[in-house]
This record gives sequence, C-alpha cells and structure tokens, in this order.
Amino acid sequence: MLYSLTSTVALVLTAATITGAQNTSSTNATTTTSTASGPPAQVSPAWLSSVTPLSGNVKAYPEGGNGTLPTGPLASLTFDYSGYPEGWKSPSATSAEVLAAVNAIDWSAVPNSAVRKADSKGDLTMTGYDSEKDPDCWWSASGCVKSKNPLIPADAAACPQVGDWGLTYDDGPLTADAGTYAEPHLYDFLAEHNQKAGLFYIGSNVIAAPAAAQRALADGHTLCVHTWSHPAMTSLSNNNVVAELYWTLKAIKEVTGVTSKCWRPPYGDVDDRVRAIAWQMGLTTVLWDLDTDDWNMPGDGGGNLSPETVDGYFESWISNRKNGTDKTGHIVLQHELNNSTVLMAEKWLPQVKEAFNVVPWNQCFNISTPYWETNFVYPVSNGSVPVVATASSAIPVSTAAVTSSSPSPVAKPSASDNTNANAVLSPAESAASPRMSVSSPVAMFLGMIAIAAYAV
Ligand SMILES: *[C@@H]1O[C@H](CO)[C@@H](O)[C@H](O)[C@H]1NC(C)=O
Ligand SMILES: *[C@@H]1O[C@H](CO)[C@@H](O)[C@H](O)[C@H]1NC(C)=O
Ligand SMILES: *[C@@H]1O[C@H](CO)[C@@H](O)[C@H](O)[C@H]1NC(C)=O
Ligand SMILES: *[C@@H]1O[C@H](CO)[C@@H](O)[C@H](O)[C@H]1NC(C)=O
Ligand SMILES: *[C@@H]1O[C@H](CO)[C@@H](O)[C@H](O)[C@H]1NC(C)=O
Ligand SMILES: *[C@@H]1O[C@H](CO)[C@@H](O)[C@H](O)[C@H]1NC(C)=O
Ligand SMILES: *[C@@H]1O[C@H](CO)[C@@H](O)[C@H](O)[C@H]1NC(C)=O
Ligand SMILES: CC(=O)N[C@H]1CO[C@H](CO)[C@@H](O)[C@@H]1O
Ligand SMILES: [Zn+2]
Repeated sequence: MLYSLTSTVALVLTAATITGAQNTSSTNATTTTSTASGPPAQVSPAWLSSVTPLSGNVKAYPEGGNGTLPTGPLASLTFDYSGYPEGWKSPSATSAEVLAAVNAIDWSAVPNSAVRKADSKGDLTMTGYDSEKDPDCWWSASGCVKSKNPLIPADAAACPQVGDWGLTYDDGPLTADAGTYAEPHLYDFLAEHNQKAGLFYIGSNVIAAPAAAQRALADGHTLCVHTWSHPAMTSLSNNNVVAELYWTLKAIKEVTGVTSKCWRPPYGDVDDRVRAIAWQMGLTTVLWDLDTDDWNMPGDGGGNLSPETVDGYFESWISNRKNGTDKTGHIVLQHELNNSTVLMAEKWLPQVKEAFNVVPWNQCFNISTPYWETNFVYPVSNGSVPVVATASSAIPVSTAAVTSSSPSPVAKPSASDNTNANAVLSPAESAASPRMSVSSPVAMFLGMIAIAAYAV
C-alpha cells in the first residue's frame, strides 16, 4: 500500500523541500522531483561495512539487573588505533574514508546554510547575526529543537512523559588520566544502582579507553556519538561535519560492535544543515532541557562554578517534582568528565531516583533499537523489552524495511511496530514530531525512508 503512494509522496516532498531546504537549486521544483528517486534516505552506513569489531563484546542487550552486570576492574585491552586521526584534533576532511561518507550523502537534501562564525578558539561568535532573518532552526541562537525542514524529525530534547528523567552523561568514556575516577567508577556505581544511562561518546576517548566503552555496552547503557574533537559543529564546513561524525561512528563500531543511530552536538550547537547531514549518516539529534552545568565546576577543562550552585539545581528540580510544580518530562545533561562531575552524579542519583522515573533518554521515547544492529533491543517506556524481528530472521532485502522500522531512530519501535510497516505512522511518531500528523503524507514519506536497503 505504501508503494502505491509513491507519486503522492513525491509531490508533497517537492513542497516540503521548498520550505525546508535553503539550497537554492533545491528550491527549484524541477530539481526536487528527482527526490522521487532519492529522498534523504537514512540507511545503515555502507561506508562502515568493512569495519571488523574487536572481540569481547556482548551481542545483545544484557538481561538482568543489580548484581548480574559486570563490575570491577576493566579487562585489559589494547587497541591499534593507527589509521585513526589524532585525538581531539579536527580530522582531515579529505581522506578517502571521509570522502566515501561524503559521497553517500544526497547533498540536494542538505540546506545550503551559511557556515556559522567562530573565533580563533573555535567558540561561536554571534556578531552580526540576525535571528529574525535566519531561515534555520539553530539551537545555539534560539534553543530551537524542531528542524524547519519537515523531512527531518524534531530533536529528542525532553522525555514526553511527566516525571520521566532521561539520564545522559556526555564526553566519555572517561579515560585513565582521570585517576581513580576513570571508568569504570561511574559505570560500577550505575550497575550497583541498577541504573542504565545514555552515554554520548567522544571518538577520541573511545579509542583511548576501549575497555570502558565495551563495559558500558555490556552494562546496558545506550551509546551515541558526540563527535571526534568536540567542536561547535555549525562552524564547520559540510565535509568537516562528516569527518567528526564518521570517525566517532567508526571508533564506536570497531571497539564495541554497534553502529549508533543517535548523536548529541557538543554545546547543543546544531542547525538544519548539520541536522540534515547527521540524519543522512543515520543519526537522530538528541539535546536536553535541563542542564546541570556540572562541566563548569572546577576541574580540568572546567570552570569555576561552585558545586553548591549545581547542588541547588538538583534540589529545585527534585522539590518542583515533589510538590507538583514540574509538569513535564526531561532530558538532563550531565558529564563523565572528571572527578568533580562523577562525584556530583553519584551524589545525586539516589535522590533523583526517589523523585523521578530515571531512564536512559531513548527509553522514554520508546526507542528500543538505538543501533543499526537490531540484535540489541532495549526496554521501552513501560520497562518491557519488545520482541523485534532480527536480521537473522532472513527477511529478503526487498521487504526488509517492512520488518525493520528501525531506520527511523525517532520512530518508537514497539513489539508491533517492528513487524509493521506502519511503525513510523504511529501516534508516537507524531508526538515527537508535531509537524507530522499521523495521516500526513510527510509521515508516510518517512515510512518510505524505511524502505531503504538494510546493510548492517
Ligand atoms: C529550474 O527549473 C527550470 C525549468 O523550470 C530549469 O530550466 C532550471 O535549470 C532549473 N534550475 C535549477 C537550478 O535546477
Ligand atoms: C546544493 O544542491 C546542489 C544540487 O543538488 C548540490 O550540488 C550542492 O552540493 C548543494 N550545496 C550544498 C552546500 O549542499
Ligand atoms: C545492588 O547491589 C548492591 C551490592 O550487592 C547493593 O549495595 C545495592 O543496594 C543494590 N541496589 C539495588 C537498587 O538493589
Ligand atoms: C515547589 O518547590 C519549589 C522549589 O523549592 C518552590 O520554588 C515552589 O514555590 C514550590 N511550589 C509549591 C506549589 O509549593
Ligand atoms: C579531584 O581531584 C583533585 C586531585 O586530583 C582534587 O584536588 C580535587 O579536590 C578533587 N575534586 C573533588 C570534587 O573531589
Ligand atoms: C509495554 O509496551 C509495549 C508496547 O510499547 C507492549 O507491547 C507491551 O505489552 C507492554 N508491556 C507491559 C508489561 O505493559
Ligand atoms: C511509549 O509506549 C507507551 C506504551 O507502552 C505509550 O503509552 C507511550 O505514549 C509511548 N511514548 C512515546 C514517546 O511514544
Ligand atoms: C580528567 C579530568 O578532567 N580530571 C580533572 C577533574 O577535575 C579535577 C579537579 O577537581 C582535576 O584535578 C582533574 O585533572
Ligand atoms: Zn560534550
């Protein structure tokens, strides 16, 4: 049935692209009819298909809870990272590997927005910026979390359900230079409290602390991309955006065996150009609505925010929840960055859990398959793990998308979703992407995206 809608979808797409894309040639209706053959498909990255993951990884989401997950010293693991770019430096945008990823992108579906200005230290500068005239949804300027390009779903910025606390820690895995606070300090603490989290990994750190990344996967945390060198992404050229995402995706896949379908922009810095590139690399954008500012406490790479101020944020979030003032769900930004942030995280988690339903961010969105490898199936919001048809169930490629709705990370796969072509048309999808009503042809277009080839 979806197939017969192809031409309608293409027509609507044309209109959609006109409002969404800033690329002048894309605004030409003649040009956009070509999208009938090439929408901005979101597919498992073929440019990572030759990566052979290290051994020693779990092959599925770990069942079991407190006391059954691995804790204690990390396995010793040496990783040959020759071939990777220098850590914490902007990777080359012209290497053959990066260009393969660049060439896989349909650039006509990427807005031709201006690269944002940054100073010599890489910090964004707003001089001369006029938000009124900006056709983009640029978080750094306005806090905007809904792409103005209707082809790209809204960011995951806050859990939709009141009382949910989407737990996230950025900038890990925390490497050995953090001394006794290096991982698995926080991961052991989480395991002992039977708590899963969303972890946004820096590629440079993953190759420096591969055993910590493997532990995180084994403990049931959700691994997402947080770039290679932590830049303000909107200040980078298209190819440099690709390079930052490419190397981090590769590092996570080579070390842990999973290919993330989620990323968080450093500093939240994302606009419609960067979102569209990330989307075509298979990544949905995850932000936050509550910021602990923990990184800014004294510490290496930190600032001089007093820990008491951070305590105060937690105190008021908890009391607002307890006295009924808080009427929304949240995604909360914390860091596994240094001893200060790790201690702060461990100090507050038990109290947060008394007031909130604390889950990794993906769980409150019912995103049970956060990787292209669908053998990893995470719990949905009611805590149950859906039954998902796996790649090994030998579904012919031509119909694979019908079983695997997982290509859309903001779709909310559930038991039925994953065996049902209508998955992305579910009310859940429209809840996260208000522009897309259940019956809207654009939502159906997203269904079409799911028909893209499946190549893990
Ligand atoms: C726009 O469409 C016209 C035909 O309607 C065509 O002549 C022109 O080359 C197109 N421009 C671009 C940039 O595709
Ligand atoms: C704009 O679209 C044209 C035609 O599809 C494409 O060749 C070009 O690379 C795009 N520009 C950018 C900056 O994406
Ligand atoms: C998990 O187990 C540890 C050690 O056995 C114990 O200290 C802790 O209280 C337990 N936590 C929960 C949530 O059951
Ligand atoms: C709830 O707690 C917060 C923080 O302590 C306070 O500012 C607010 O006034 C309280 N609201 C109610 C209705 O008690
Ligand atoms: C973190 O460790 C440093 C020394 O490595 C110490 O001076 C500092 O007090 C520690 N911070 C906290 C919050 O424990
Ligand atoms: C949890 O939700 C899923 C759909 O999201 C449903 O299939 C399942 O039956 C639910 N489980 C429980 C225990 O309610
Ligand atoms: C997740 O699934 C449950 C059913 O298990 C549903 O009630 C809830 O609305 C869904 N949440 C989202 C964000 O779609
Ligand atoms: C890894 C890291 O950044 N460690 C720093 C955390 O903060 C402390 C001070 O509280 C520094 O001494 C560490 O170097
Ligand atoms: Zn960060």
